[in-house]
Amino acid sequence: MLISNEDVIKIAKSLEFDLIGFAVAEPLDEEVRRLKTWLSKGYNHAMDYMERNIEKREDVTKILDGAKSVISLGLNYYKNGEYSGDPAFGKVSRYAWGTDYHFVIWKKLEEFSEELKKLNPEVQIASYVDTGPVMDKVWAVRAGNGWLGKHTNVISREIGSWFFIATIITDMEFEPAIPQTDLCGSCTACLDACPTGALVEEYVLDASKCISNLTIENRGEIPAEFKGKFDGWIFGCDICQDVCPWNNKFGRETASAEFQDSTNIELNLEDVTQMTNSEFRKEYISSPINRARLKGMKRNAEFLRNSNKV
Ligand code: B12
Ligand code: SF4
Ligand code: SF4
Repeated sequence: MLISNEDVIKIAKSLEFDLIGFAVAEPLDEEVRRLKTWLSKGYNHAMDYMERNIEKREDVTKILDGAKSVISLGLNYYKNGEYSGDPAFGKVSRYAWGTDYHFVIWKKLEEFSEELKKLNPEVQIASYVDTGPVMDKVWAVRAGNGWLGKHTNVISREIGSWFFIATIITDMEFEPAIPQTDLCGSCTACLDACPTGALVEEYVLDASKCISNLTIENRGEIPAEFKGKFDGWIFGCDICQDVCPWNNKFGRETASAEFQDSTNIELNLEDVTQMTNSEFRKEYISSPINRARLKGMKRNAEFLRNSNKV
């Protein structure tokens, strides 16, 4: 049986996704050319995994034989909250205040797949959020869910940029969306506000300078050149999104119960440096903070404490 756009939209709504769009599963020639330029300049820093599976990132039929469409989903995680400004604490970026979104979205994607198979048991599906060899942002843009902002996050006219992206590759055909217009215009607020100069050009981020990468993905030391430039961030960074005028205009509170928790909005630096492995596991096993590991969090806390001593 054929599955229509409306059938899929209904499933997405029942699973409380905020955005849904459809794209044709074509090769990503231009975007992968840009990805290769990005890699050749070393802008992936130590994220070696970005160099792997380029052929899959370029062509989703290498992931799912016979793929015809890509469904892009968005889940709003915005929750209002204030940092204390106390230098004894490190700020955690908004996406990591509560439960790890991977767990939340993987569960939804499993249900999504079950619902699609109820409509047509023959349908072939491969679903990803963040971790697969799939260019989530490119598909969100192609599927009409937003435009790529100069800060390199996708911005939606409905909810700003505070949303996670999930990508479903399928052998079903759908009516594709018309991509949204880039509304960045002459604005450069994100480039001007980035304290480490990580937005090296409009739409281009050098991860070796980005606080998000340096505090989460990075396994090495934080270079001394960034001392005093971290603006109190211990895990991730939201500056370029906080200053974006479209987030002020379109951003709205998440309806997802899973993202209501703000337990980890900021962390006491002294507590982090004293934490044991078992305490860390107990505290952060279901949080995105687990990704940085205890060693990384201790490094980040020490770096901030030393920065504060200028
Ligand atoms: C690697 C990665 C990172 C790296 C690199 C970030 C980056 N800009 O790529 C680091 C660790 C720094 C990072 C940080 C963050 N990340 Co991240 N990350 C990813 C990941 C795994 C891959 C992204 C990727 O392919 N990068 C490769 C480069 C080449 O891509 P790009 O920057 O988009 O490059 C494009 C532009 O440069 C463009 N381009 C170049 N020149 C020009 C010129 C013009 C005119 C135009 C229009 C475009 C253009 O072409 C390139 C290819 O399309 C995705 C998940 C996934 N599987 O896709 C999540 C993802 C992008 N991250 C996400 C999030 C939430 C974050 C953070 C907000 C977390 C935080 N608060 O700390 C920050 C945001 C930092 C920032 N300003 O982007 C979300 C973004 C959601 C959204 N609404 O866009 C994603 C999609 C995860 C998810 N599934 O929800 N991340
Ligand atoms: S996340 Fe922070 S460090 Fe990275 S580009 Fe945005 S403002 Fe700069
Ligand atoms: S701050 Fe301005 S330039 Fe940057 S993404 Fe937002 S609108 Fe675009």
